[in-house]
Amino acid sequence: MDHVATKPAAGTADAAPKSAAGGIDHQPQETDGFQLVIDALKLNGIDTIYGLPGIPITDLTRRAQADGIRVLSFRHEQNAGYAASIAGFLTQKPGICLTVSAPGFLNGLNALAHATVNCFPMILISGSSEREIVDLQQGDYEEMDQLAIAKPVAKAAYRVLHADDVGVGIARAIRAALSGRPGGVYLDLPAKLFAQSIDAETAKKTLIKVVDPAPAQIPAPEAVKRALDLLKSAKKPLIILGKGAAYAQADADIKALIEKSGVPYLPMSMAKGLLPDTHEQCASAARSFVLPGADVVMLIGARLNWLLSHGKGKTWGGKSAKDWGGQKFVQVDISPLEADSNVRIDAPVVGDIPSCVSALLAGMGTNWPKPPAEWLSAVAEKRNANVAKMAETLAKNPSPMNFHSALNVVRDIVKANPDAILVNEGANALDFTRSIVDMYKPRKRIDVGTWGIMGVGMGYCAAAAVTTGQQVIAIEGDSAFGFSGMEVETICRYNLPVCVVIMNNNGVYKGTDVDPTGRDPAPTVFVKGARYEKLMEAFGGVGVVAATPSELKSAMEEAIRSRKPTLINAVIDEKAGTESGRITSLNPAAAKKK
Ligand SMILES: Cc1ncc(C[n+]2csc(CCOP(=O)(O)OP(=O)(O)O)c2C)c(N)n1
Ligand SMILES: [Mg+2]
Repeated sequence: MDHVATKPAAGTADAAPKSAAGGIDHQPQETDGFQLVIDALKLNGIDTIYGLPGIPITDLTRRAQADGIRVLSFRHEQNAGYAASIAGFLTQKPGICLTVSAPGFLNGLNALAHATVNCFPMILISGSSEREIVDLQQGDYEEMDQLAIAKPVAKAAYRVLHADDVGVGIARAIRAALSGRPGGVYLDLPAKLFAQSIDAETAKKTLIKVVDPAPAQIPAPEAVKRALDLLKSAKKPLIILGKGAAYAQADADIKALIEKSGVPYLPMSMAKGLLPDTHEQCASAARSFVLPGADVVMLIGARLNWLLSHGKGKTWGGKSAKDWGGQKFVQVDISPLEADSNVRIDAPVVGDIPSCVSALLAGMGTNWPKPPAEWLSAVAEKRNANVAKMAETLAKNPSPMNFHSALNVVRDIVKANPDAILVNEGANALDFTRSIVDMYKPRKRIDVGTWGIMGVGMGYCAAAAVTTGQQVIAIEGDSAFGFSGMEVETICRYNLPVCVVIMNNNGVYKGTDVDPTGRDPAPTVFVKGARYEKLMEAFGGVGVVAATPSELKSAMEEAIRSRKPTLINAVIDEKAGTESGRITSLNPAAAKKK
C-alpha cells in the first residue's frame, strides 16, 4: 500500500541483504512517529505545511518535503500560523502550522486564537518537551505544558504519546477543525513520539482517512418556513452576508437567493465579491441608511458581534447604545448557540450554509414577491448619492497623494484583475480600501477579520499565492506591514506573485503626532520617509517608490505583468488619516487631553 512509507528495521543496511538463493529476505519493516505523522496528513489530502524548523520537528519538515508535501518555511511562527489559518479559509482543508516547542509554540498561538475566533479550520502542530520532566517541572529544554495553554484559545486540543495513536490524533484534529463551525485545533507531539519505532504493517492499520469530515447539517423544514414567512412579511428587508457565507463555497446558490429575493444586501468585509460589489442590490454605499431602516434582516454566516454593533443601538436606529432598533432577525448559522447572542433572533435557521441556502431557495418557489418598491428606490437613491459623492473625492489629485487618490488606482487595478487576491490590513489603510476598492469574485478579499488584528499581511500573502496560484495584492498600513515585514524574504525565496503596497503615512493612523516633552518620537510615529521598498530589494525582489497616482499605477501594472515579488512604497500625506480609522468611537480618549 502506498500510504505508509517504510524504512529498513534498525540495524539493517539500506540495501536489503540477499539470501543465499538470491531472493530478498522478508524482514519486518519499521516506521516511526515522524513518518506516521506525514503519512496520516497525506492520507487526508494535506499537501502543504506552513512552519519554522527546530528541535524537535526539523526532521519532520525535511521528511515531509522529501515525501512531496510542500513545506513553506517562515521567519516567524506567527506568520506561518496566519498563513495556515487563511489557507484553511480559502481551501476548506485545515491549514497546518508546524512549530517547535515553547517559544515557537507561543509564537504560533496568536494565529491559533485568530483561527478559532474567525472560524477558520487550522491545526497548530507543535513539538513539545519530555512529559515526565515537564510535568515534574524539572527544567527541561523549552519546558512548557503546551496542551493546557492552547486549550482556552483552541476549538479542541489533543496530545499524542504513542506512535500507534498518530492516526487517531490527526483524524480527531481534522474533524475538530472542519466539522460544524470550523476553528483552530492544537495537536501536541512530544519529542519522544517522533523517534518511536513501530512495525510498519501494524502502523498502517492505525491510520485513518477521515470520511466526511464536515458532514452536512440539514436545517429543519419548519425553521426554513418560519424564516421565509418572516422575510416575506417585511416591508424593508435586508440580507447581510458574512465571511461564513464566503467560506461555505455555495456561491451560485447565494447569488441566486439574493437575486430571487430582490432584497438589498450588505456584504461584511470578507464576503465582498460573493456578488460583485457593483451589483444593483448591493447596499454597501448605503450602510448607514439600511441598518437603521430595515425591518427584517436575514444574516447568512454573519454574527451580530461588534462589527455589526451587536444588532442594536444607534447604528440600528435604537435611541441609545443598548436600545433595540426594532428589527426582526433571521439568522442562518451552523452553530445552534449563535442565535440570541446579542438580540432576539426570531427565526434561527441552523445548518451548514450550503444546505440552508438551498433549502431557502427551494422554499421560495417560483413567484417570490419582490420587496416594496419604495424601499428599493429609497436604498438606490441613497446608494447612488453616496457613490457619486465618493467619485468626486476619488477624482481629486492632491499633492501629496492621499488615501483616496492612491486607492482610486488600486480600485481600477483590482477591477482589471478580478481574480487577484487582495490582502488588507491597517487602520485607515484598511477602512478606506474596504469602502473604495470593489471586489468582483468570492473569497478575493482577506483581511484583519473579527479582531482587527495587525500582522496577518505577509503570511496571508504567502498562503494566498501558494493555495490559489493567483496574483496577490496587499494593501498595507505602514504600521501593519511592520508586524510581518521580514516575510518579504519568504515571498522572495519562494518567488511568489505578491505585490505589496505600503500606504506610508509615517505612522499609526497618521504621522504628525509629537511628544509634548520634546524628548522622543510620539508613540504613534515612525522614521519619516522610511524606504520600505529597500527591504524587498535586499532579497532580490522589486522595490519602487510611488509618490503620485500615476507612479503607483505603473508600478502595480508592472508587478502584475511580471508576477515578481514587488514592494511599492506609496508615499501618503502624513496628515491624511484619522485616529483608529473608522472605529474612533471604540477608542477611549483620555479625559484630559494633554
Ligand atoms: C496585533 C495588534 N496590535 C495592535 C493593534 C492596534 N492597531 C490597530 S490599527 C494599528 C496600525 C494602524 O496604522 P497603519 O497600519 O499604519 O494604518 P494607517 O491608519 O496609518 O493607514 C494598530 C497598531 C492591532 N489592531 N493589532
Ligand atoms: Mg500608517
